[in-house]
Amino acid sequence: MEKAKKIWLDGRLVNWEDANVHILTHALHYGLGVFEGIRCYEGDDGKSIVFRLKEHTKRLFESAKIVQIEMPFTEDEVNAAIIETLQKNDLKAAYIRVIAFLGEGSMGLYPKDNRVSVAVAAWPWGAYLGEDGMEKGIRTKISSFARHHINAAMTKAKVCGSYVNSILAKREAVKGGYDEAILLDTDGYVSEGSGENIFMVRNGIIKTTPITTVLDGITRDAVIKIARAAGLEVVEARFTRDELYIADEAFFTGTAAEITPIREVDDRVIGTGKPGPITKQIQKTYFDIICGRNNDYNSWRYPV
Ligand code: PPE
Repeated sequence: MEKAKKIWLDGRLVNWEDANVHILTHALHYGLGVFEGIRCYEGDDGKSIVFRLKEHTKRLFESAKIVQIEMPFTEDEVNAAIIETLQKNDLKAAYIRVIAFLGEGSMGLYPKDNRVSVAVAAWPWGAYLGEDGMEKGIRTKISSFARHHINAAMTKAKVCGSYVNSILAKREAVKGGYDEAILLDTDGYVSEGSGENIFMVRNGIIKTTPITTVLDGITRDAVIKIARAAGLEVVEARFTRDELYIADEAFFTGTAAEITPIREVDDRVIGTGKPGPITKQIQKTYFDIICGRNNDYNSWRYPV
C-alpha cells in the first residue's frame, strides 16, 4: 500500500510511522471498534471533493451508538479532521479510513475505563476489484460462510470485529479462483459481498437486498437515487441465488468497489457476460457526478 505522510490521531497529526497503539489495545483483542471507508476524488476542474462526507461521518456515529462506543469528538470535528488529513498530505484523490476504537485500560469483556481513540488515515487506493474488473466485470462465488445473523452481529454498524466474517468469505473465494464472495443471510437469501452491497437487474427491474441484513451502504443509496431519477424501477426485496443466476445484469456497490459489474456467479454467466446497459448507465452517471460533469447531486460533493 502507498503511504502518506501524516495520520490524524486523537486530535493531532502525527507522522505515519508514529501512529501506533499499545499491544493491550482493547479493540485488538475483541474487535470493538467502528470504522468508515470514504473516498476523495479529483474532479475534472482539478479540485478535490469528498464523496458524501457528512453521510459517512453520520454513519460512523450511528455505528458507535449501536455498539455503545462514546465518541470523544463531534461529527463536525471528525469532518474537519478528515479535511485536514487530506490537505496536510497533499492528497488529490484518496481512500480515507476513519476508525474509533477502545484503547488500553481494562481487559476482559466488561471494558470500563478504556479510552476511545479516533484516527483518520488517507492514502491512494485504485480500483478495489481491479481496473479490469471495473471495466469487464468480475467472477463471484456464493460463499460457504453466511452473513452474520442480525442478532449475532449488528449489521447496520460497521464494526471492526464483524469483518472476520468478510475476510473468511473473501479468502475462500479468491483461493477458489474467483474475484469476490457473495454471502447469503441466515435464511438463505442473497445479502451482500464481503465489502459491497449487491444489485441485480432482471426484465428491466433493478433489485437490491433490503437493508435488514446488510450495511446501509452510501453507494447503494446513491445508486437507488440515480436509477430512480433516470426513470428506472428499483425494488428493495430479498432474492435467491438462483434468481441471481438468471439475472440479465448484476453489480456490486461500495466506497472501495464503487460500481463493479458482476459477470459470473457460481460459474454461470450473467447476461451476455459483459457489463449490461443499465449497469453501464449507472456507472457512468456515478462517475460523472463524482468528477463534476453532472451537477444534479452537488450536495454529494464536499469540497476539500
Ligand atoms: N457492505 C459491506 C459489508 C461493506 O463493508 C461495505 C463497505 C458496503 C456494503 C458498502 O457500503 P458503502 O461504502 O457505504 O457504499 N466496505 C468498505 C470497506 C472495504 C474494505 O476492504 O475495507 C468500503 O467500501 O470502504
